[in-house]
Amino acid sequence: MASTNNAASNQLPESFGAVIPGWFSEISPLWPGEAHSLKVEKILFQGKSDFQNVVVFESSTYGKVLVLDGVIQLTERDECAYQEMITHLPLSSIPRPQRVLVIGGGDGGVLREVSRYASVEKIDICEIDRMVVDVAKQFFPKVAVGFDDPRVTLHIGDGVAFLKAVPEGTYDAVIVDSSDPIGPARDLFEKPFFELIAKALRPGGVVCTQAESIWLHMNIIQGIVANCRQVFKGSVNYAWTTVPTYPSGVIGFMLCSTGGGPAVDFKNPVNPIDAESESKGALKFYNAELHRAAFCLPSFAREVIDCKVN
Ligand code: JFQ
Repeated sequence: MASTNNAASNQLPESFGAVIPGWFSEISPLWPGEAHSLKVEKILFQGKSDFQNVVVFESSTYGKVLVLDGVIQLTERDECAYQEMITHLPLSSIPRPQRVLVIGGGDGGVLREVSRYASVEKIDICEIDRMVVDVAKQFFPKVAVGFDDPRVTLHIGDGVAFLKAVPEGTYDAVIVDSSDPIGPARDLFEKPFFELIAKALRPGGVVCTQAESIWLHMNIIQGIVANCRQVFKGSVNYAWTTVPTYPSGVIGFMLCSTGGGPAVDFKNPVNPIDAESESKGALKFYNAELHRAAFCLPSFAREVIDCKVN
């Protein structure tokens, strides 16, 4: 190894490869001191909606990438992991889901997964930013294909306002496919939002929300868990999986059920997806073993999350 006279210098050794022009680096106060980078082949779209900056680029190794306010939302290569897990963890945990609400999810990937269930009769989606829907349809047709299902109704608007207008007990399942809690999705991590979801669900209904990374956001997760334990009288469980292009390479999900109905055991799926969905193309990521494994937590996380029940 080449030595330097000035061992305490802040100058990086050449071999470190500092962030280079032509690479996208994901920098945010939500993951201070680190930045995952992807090599950019071509910028395909840049726009500013009423809510956020929207960018699509072609990367060298993950296909097309959708970025909102500087944060990766999905890449063609690994989107299957997130969309399949956030959808099938809740929907395979209850028998015959019929009415499903998606909050956020404007790229359509969660819709694509929900539409695998033949029992589902109605799928509402409330996305705040029309530009996300339009951009997904233009650049990510294999994701936005979810909008083609005739059971889907798209509502453009604020998720909190939408839920306020929903009659009590409307849905069997709610999936909250949100961006991070800075920017337009901030309210989707707060207790009043969870209370509205609980009201919109039938007794024994289920919710699955994007719940950040155990490596980076234990404080956020702790807040979500505490709120959910107060609001949801059935089960409250945290699950996680791997998504290489999300910060720290993992992402979590908060799964809860309302009381007063059939008990929900999220760790033991009762409604296997694998067989009935084959006509929609094979699942790439989710399977029954991964479902069960998703609820196994490292000790440091278990101590905080599972301190009481479940
Ligand atoms: C894609 N359908 C939704 N979900 C994206 N830091 C989030 C994107 C930002 C990440 C966390 C997940």
